[in-house]
Amino acid sequence: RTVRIIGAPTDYGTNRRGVDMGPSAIRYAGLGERLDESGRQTTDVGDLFVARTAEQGAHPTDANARHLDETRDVCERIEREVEDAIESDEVPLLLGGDHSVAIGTVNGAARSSSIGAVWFDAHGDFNTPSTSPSGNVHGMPLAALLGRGAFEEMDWARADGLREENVAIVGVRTLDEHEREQLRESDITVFTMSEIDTRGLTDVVADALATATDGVDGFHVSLDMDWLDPQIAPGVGTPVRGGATYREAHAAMEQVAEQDDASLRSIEVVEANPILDEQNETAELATELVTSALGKRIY
Ligand code: DIR
Ligand code: MN
Ligand code: MN
Ligand code: MN
Repeated sequence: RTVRIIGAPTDYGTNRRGVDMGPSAIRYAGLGERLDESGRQTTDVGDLFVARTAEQGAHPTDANARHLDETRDVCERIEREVEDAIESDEVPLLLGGDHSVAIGTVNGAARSSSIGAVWFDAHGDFNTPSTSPSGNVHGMPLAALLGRGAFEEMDWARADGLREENVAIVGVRTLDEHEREQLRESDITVFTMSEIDTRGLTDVVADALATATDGVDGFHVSLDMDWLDPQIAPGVGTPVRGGATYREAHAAMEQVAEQDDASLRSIEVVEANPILDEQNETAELATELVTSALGKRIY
């Protein structure tokens, strides 16, 4: 299937500026050419429209969830484009932007079918407006997709085709207090970095993929670049030491590629911030990893 590259240049979900330049940085790193070289057909629809509000530089801090209206607008555009790609039998590849974009991608992917998700992230992304210490929506997308914020301001974000039983988070190494409680009460499968240390990456990712594909039509991959160790991916807004190595990350993406081709419903790579980066190395790594996940082989 052809890969449809979709840019979502938004930073409304975080208080660090610059992640809205992620799609440019990833394209500059040669995403389209690399995918073409690997034998994948691609089509790049460019960037979706993201409104620039006058107060964006200020990002008001009084609300429990900042820029919800703008985030919703961006996510609805993403949802429509992702759904259209899937209806055209293409694989949508969403370039963030901060991780709030996942609300759009997963809603688009879960529109016409049931899906699971593997979430590669240092964080749990399981805050709601009432538990979030930061007010940043990029720390909330999983909770919102699963309807946890439904009684707050985020009912619109729920994806009916996604169930907690089919969600696995891989590589977690920091959680907020109430976020941890909420995750423990949920049916999400959480694989921490220490589990990767003791069991090995490939065993853990095999379990995560089994969770995400059990009894559903397809699965989504969400790759937050802060999943990786900041030594190899410094260009992220919320780096946490002790992340996945270069080889672990490639191995994980190759396991994604080994799944039945028709079952990969959608993929996104988020949080690459060229302003915080060194010589665009985080965007280059994002490009490499996505190309691996979409089937690049050297032999
Ligand atoms: C933090 C950071 N838990 C928050 N979350 C991030 O703001 O809710 N997720 N960076 O990727
Ligand atoms: Mn995240
Ligand atoms: Mn993260
Ligand atoms: Mn929806």
